[in-house]
Amino acid sequence: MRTRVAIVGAGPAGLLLGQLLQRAGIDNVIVERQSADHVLGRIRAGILEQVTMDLLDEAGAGARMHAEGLPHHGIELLFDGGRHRVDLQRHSGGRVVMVYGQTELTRDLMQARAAAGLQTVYSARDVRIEGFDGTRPRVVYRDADGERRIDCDFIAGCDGFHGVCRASVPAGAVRTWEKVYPFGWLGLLSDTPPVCDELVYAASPRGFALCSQRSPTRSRYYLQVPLTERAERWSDAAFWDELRLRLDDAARARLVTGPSLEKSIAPLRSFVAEPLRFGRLFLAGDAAHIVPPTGAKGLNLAASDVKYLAQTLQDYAADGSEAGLDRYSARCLRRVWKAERFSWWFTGLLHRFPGEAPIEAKFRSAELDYLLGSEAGLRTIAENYVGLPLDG
Ligand code: FAS
Ligand code: PHB
Repeated sequence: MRTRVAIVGAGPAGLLLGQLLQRAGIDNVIVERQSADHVLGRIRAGILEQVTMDLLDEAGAGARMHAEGLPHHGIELLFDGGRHRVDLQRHSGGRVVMVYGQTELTRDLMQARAAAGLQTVYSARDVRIEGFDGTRPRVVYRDADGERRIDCDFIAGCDGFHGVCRASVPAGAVRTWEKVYPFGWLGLLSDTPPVCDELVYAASPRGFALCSQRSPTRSRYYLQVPLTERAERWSDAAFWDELRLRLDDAARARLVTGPSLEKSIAPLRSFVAEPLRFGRLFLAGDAAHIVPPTGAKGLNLAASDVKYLAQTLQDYAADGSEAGLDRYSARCLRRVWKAERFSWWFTGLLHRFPGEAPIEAKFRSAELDYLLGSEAGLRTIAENYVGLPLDG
């Protein structure tokens, strides 16, 4: 089989890239190791920045997001017994975010890809990439009929943190930075109404909690838990009891509990691999970087990488110009590192760290008190949360 761009991974990055390339007339094939149902079964991100919303429209897959997504103009922060609203729209110069689950975004992109008649190989086994240091890269995998090979001009590594693409780069050619946080997030999904019209971030003495949502009848909650915790050790009742202890009276009064549809623990890490380009291989999304989810940046960074990569590959297809190929990595990393910084900072501001000195909590309270009482402080939270402009 031959194609212009072979995309490894059918998560948001791979699917979004496939759509943008197809609309630019660039043929592409996606190779995904899981089944489509498995990909859709993952419960992950919930907040879209304007950049991501615009890209979904550009990909021809934004209609349901506009119909069912929930525009959010602010977030609520709970700390030291108080509730403080950050008016995102006012303090970011008019921008807002959209609550629309990654699962639904992925479903929309899958449907758009199928409607375009593009090929996606699901349940591919033993995927490997070869020849990307030359001009004849290829993706090799196994299906029920044996080994298959896709010859291509470029490989897009959209295969996430545990994927094969970054792992295929010679160790000396890639440098990584990593910070692993000493806690995780226990997430619960339930068909219950949200506790608030907007997201509630709670910096409780018992640990961080987040009240998010997917729709007016479906909520997503998170609790900071020690790394030693296992989701199966948490009954629904235990989750709801602990959540109540971390919220304020207003949220407790509105909390509607119900059976969990999904419960899982996500580890928190900050991770960046540099560069993002290795010859004819380009990394995008979680394959290249990971952020703690506190700032709701993971999915949105994957989207901006893909926007740059789609532009890069279109420029090359148009006139063989390599300038965009050479600039891709630096262009992505400028935005990646600013989002990494915000996610790390926001995580440190709202979480309790095991073994920290008591004075650390006093510093955090003072910082939150300052930020939420200052135009500059509110602006720095708001403009980073809604997403910094591209190439900003
Ligand atoms: P993805 O990991 O989504 O997709 C990569 C795809 O590549 C997967 O389908 C995988 O099966 C496939 N793949 C892997 N290895 C392969 C191989 N060898 N061959 C072929 N295919 C292969 N972000 C937020 O903003 N908010 C959140 O609350 C949030 N929660 C998260 C919870 C968890 C448990 C995780 C892991 C991430 C979370 N994220 C969150 C971040 C998440 O949303 C990512 O940023 C987003 O999925 C990035 O999309 P992709 O880069 O496409 O990577
Ligand atoms: C979510 O809805 O899953 C979500 C929202 C905001 C975050 C992280 C996760 O910061």
